[in-house]
Amino acid sequence: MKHKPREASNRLLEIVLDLAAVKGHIGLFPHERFDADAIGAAVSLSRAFRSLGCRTTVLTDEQVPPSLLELPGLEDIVVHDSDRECPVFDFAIAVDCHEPHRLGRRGDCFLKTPLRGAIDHHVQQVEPSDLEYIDTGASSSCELVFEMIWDLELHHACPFFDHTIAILLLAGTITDTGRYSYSNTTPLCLRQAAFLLERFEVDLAELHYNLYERTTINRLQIKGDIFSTITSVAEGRILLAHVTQAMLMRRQAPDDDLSNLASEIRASEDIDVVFLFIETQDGSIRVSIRSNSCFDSAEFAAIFGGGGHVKAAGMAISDLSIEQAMETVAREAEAYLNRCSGRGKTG
Ligand SMILES: [Mn+2]
Repeated sequence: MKHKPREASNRLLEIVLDLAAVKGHIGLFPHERFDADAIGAAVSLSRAFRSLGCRTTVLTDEQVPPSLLELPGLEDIVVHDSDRECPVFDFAIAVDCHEPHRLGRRGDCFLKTPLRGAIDHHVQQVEPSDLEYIDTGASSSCELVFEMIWDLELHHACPFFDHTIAILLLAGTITDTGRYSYSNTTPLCLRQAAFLLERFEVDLAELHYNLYERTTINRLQIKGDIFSTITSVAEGRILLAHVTQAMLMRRQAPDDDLSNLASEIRASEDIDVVFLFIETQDGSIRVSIRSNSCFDSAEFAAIFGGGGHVKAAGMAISDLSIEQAMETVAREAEAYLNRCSGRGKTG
């Protein structure tokens, strides 16, 4: 049976309404290393479900990263402590992801909950279940959450959106669409933005400054360091950049948020794909992929157990040094690029 996202959304809301009647507890699980979309969608749902009468907890693996500290409503997220027992939920919803392995240390807490659902816009490998509201045509998870809260308002004839939700949903959609510039930008998410701006007073300039422009000297320096590592292979069609723990330490820079730099590097002329290799504290290598042309980032990332979208994906590599990881990925990427450009020519 073909997955119908809207029907899944209705089923999710029905469960939430039933739980509201008995003050049930709903756990919202944004993916690990959450971004504005994941946390914005989770906190917005949490607020709306609370207005309905549910108890809610937004459970995360980590504290709010510095880049998102200015967003409102994030003060009551709960950082999971793996030494403590999982909170008991009546219903657990994965947000901006749908696979337990994307939930890091909280995977167990999610799986322990008998009733589980998801809200996501990432490509899925298997047919979604009845309670997985997955729409790969949506710009962001926040776009899907807007639709759910909209439905709640329609059916209950009372307000569920609030000023905090407005800012969070805008933040999630703005960042996932690269400020409404990526090809995933939908007419719907623009209409949603118009609605939120009409109904709430939102300082867009301030929001954009907080999400995009706010920086520090250390960040500017590490950015310079990373850009100066750019090398090209496959006649300049593939760009590689990297950052080691030593480089981060020298600038006292955190390793969050660096994937934005991969998008910046992709702006370079005549390139097909960019790989940014980030050495993490545990020694594994996180790779951000940004592509143009026939290069399907998600399909390529899957070779290494990663995933994401056609033009933006990520993966993790362990057991290889950063040099070895770069060499392996560059070789695979060149082969992939040759195959896909061949396909492009003939088909
Ligand atoms: Mn997202």
